[in-house]
Amino acid sequence: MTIKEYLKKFEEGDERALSKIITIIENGYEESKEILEYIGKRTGKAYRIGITGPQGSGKSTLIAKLAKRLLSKFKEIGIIACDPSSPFSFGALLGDRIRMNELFLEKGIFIRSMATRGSLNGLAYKTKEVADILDAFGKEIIIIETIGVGQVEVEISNLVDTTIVVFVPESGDGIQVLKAGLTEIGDIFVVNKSDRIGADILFYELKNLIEMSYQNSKWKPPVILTQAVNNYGIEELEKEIINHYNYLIENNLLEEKRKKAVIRELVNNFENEILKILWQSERVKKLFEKVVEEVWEKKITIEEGVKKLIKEVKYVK
Ligand SMILES: Nc1nc2c(ncn2[C@@H]2O[C@H](COP(=O)(O)OP(=O)(O)O)[C@@H](O)[C@H]2O)c(=O)[nH]1
Ligand SMILES: [Mg+2]
Repeated sequence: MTIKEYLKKFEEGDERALSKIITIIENGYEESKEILEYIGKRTGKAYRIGITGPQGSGKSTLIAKLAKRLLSKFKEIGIIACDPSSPFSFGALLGDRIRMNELFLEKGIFIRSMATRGSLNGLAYKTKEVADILDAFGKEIIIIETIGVGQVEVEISNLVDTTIVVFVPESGDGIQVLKAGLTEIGDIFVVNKSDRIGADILFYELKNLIEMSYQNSKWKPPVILTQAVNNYGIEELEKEIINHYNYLIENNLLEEKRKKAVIRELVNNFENEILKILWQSERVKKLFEKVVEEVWEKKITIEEGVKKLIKEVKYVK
């Protein structure tokens, strides 16, 4: 089939065409450009939710239960599970699939696992593009699961409208949590596995920390106790997601947030492209080698070398 034919099937709501198109984008095939052009004009309708937190904290289980609830209000839900396993180890991937298994049979739910392959931000390469594809396909809600790996999961909050940060009693004390920078990105905080010892302590510590850090902010992120396996607290989680959505809408923040994300993406891509163009230039490459030698022989300083290189930039086409 040609790309045009795939896109036609995609438009008709064919999930196999959807899968195929995601695969093409993930692999960065030649046809990607045509697809992204098509997709790019059709996004913006879906509401995007990100769930981040340590591996094993129950994110997939939470999503499975949440998606089931959301199905009573929305017909079309897309789930992207970013997974740390390399494409060669399907162990963890299978784990997610099994936990979300009960969802596979639900009409309107589409689940895609993506390998993060050692990326630093806990997101898989092309996660944003895949979310856009699901959006264009007609999914009303898109949930993205990522592993919280430290400071860097800030990225997820740039991709979604509502960010949920999951902790478990094993996450350690609240002070450590604050240090990890996670409290800055969450719109909603969840203490899952609240059937375990230490959940209450973590819950109150977290609540205090969040109240302090968000004193001057209009949105006060709620902290919720859940037990994903027992389906406990999911209703409250759903309620808080809707609250946050309403807050964004009522304060005209949804558009603003999304526009900021567009600007960020544009800046990133622009800068990357510029660097690529510069390093592809034979003139720059030659001059660079020369400058290295001159700096090495202490004929010029690093700063002088940089100035020489900058002068060359205007000749780059
Ligand atoms: N005790 C307890 N176990 C849970 C709870 N939620 C999830 N789990 C278990 O924790 C393990 C990891 O869950 P998973 O959803 O795969 O975590 P993820 O890596 O964050 O996606 C699984 O064995 C779940 O059954 C909970 O509320 N309490
Ligand atoms: Mg998972």
